[in-house]
Amino acid sequence: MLQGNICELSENDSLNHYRFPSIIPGWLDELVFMRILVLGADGYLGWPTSIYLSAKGHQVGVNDNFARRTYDHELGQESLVPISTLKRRVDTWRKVSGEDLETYIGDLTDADFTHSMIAKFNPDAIVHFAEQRAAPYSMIDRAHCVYTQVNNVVGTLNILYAIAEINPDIHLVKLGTMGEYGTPNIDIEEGFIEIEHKGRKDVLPFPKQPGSFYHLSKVHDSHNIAFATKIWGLRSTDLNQGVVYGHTTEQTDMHPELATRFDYDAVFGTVLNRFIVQAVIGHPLTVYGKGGQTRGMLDIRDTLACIGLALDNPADKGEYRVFNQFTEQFTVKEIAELIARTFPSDVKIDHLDDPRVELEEHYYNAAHTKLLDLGLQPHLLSDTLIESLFGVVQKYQHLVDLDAINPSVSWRATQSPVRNDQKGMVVS
Ligand code: NAD
Ligand code: USQ
Repeated sequence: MLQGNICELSENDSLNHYRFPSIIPGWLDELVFMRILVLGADGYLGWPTSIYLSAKGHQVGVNDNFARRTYDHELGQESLVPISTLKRRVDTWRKVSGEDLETYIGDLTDADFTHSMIAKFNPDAIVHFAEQRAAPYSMIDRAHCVYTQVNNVVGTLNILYAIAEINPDIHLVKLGTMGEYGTPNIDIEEGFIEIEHKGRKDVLPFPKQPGSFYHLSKVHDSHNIAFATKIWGLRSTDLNQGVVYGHTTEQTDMHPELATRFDYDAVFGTVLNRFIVQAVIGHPLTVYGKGGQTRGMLDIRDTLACIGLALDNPADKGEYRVFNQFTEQFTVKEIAELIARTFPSDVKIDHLDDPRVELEEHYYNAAHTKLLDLGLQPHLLSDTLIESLFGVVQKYQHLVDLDAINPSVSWRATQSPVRNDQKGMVVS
């Protein structure tokens, strides 16, 4: 692995990048090492991203408040693939790679904690995953909606203030969502659209029509980031990511204690991962409504690559930019049919009443060229990937909790049980 101590500071580099001495010719000359703070580093995407960036030679700091593990306790469910504690993960990574991950346990809604962590770690860039990210969780009831929006919006505001006060040059790479746009009957652009109105033209933020209180929290974040970037001259990248599928990455494969979580329940499981589990255990695939809902999707390995590309090509000072981060689009029905076709035994596809308020059939065509232009080489959904996911799930299928599979949270109600087997459960 490339070590920081053979690097030197470039004189003209405002981001404190470390560059190899010019006596090393060719591609090494271009390598840039950064101090990167990953927020939400104990999560599904944050953990593999942290060790991916560490493996690339960056000095990585990790933060989490274990909110995600607490939701598991609250909902009575857990990751299908057992996961180690963050400490054990960090210790294992040190043994496997020789690299340290400076660890900060704390809540981003605590402004003092957030400020002192950022001041102490002194990052060149921050990757912000640390939010409540399940749409159904945000729709359980008033308390879960308010929690989601406070957690996400206040955490992000605290980060923005800390960056502005400590070092406005820190590049903020923030995970947004394709769901900010909703499903309009026109092509979706990457963040902005040129509009001509009554003879005048302007480039304006693309209209937002999010489909849950969670997705709305991301819209609020986007507005706050754009505004803070403008007034304080920050550097920010909003990654409007599609639905992620998959489980293993080059680094998580290096040791079982480095595994990331794999959720299949109706609250936190995302659609493709859920269908894989359902196929393996012989449960009918739970297509909501007609199944014509179309979503941008990507392999977890491409999440890591996109974050890496955004970091390697930072936003300019005062620039708020948006990348649409997905590689392919599918309808829910297409995903179900693909999995049914690929699985060696018979798979039944059910169409349940849609618990969400969403269009079940619609036009969808979203631009996603900016990350490709930066060099993204997508892992497209293939039979091989699906077969390897069947393998992961088959290993742990005895741990599947059948009662966690069918949806219980309804968008139409102001209060829903979190699970079908806990109708009377008090969750707040
Ligand atoms: P996750 O829930 O597994 O991870 C989020 C992590 O953030 C958790 O470990 C949680 O404990 C932590 N966290 C939450 N609030 C915090 C706080 N206030 N302070 C400190 N830590 C806190 O989610 P994920 O699937 O890894 O998603 C990461 C990010 O990517 C989220 O922002 C999500 O909205 C976005 N995203 C995810 C997907 C997907 O399919 N998983 C798709 C698009 C966008
Ligand atoms: N769906 C089914 N059956 C299921 C589960 C889901 O038909 O068993 C449908 C949903 O109704 C929805 C679509 O599949 O139309 C996607 O649902 P999902 O649960 O996989 O994804 P979503 O709720 O949109 O949220 C996930 C992540 C979130 C991220 C978002 C990206 O949890 O953090 O922001 O994907 S996006 O969808 O682009 O907004």
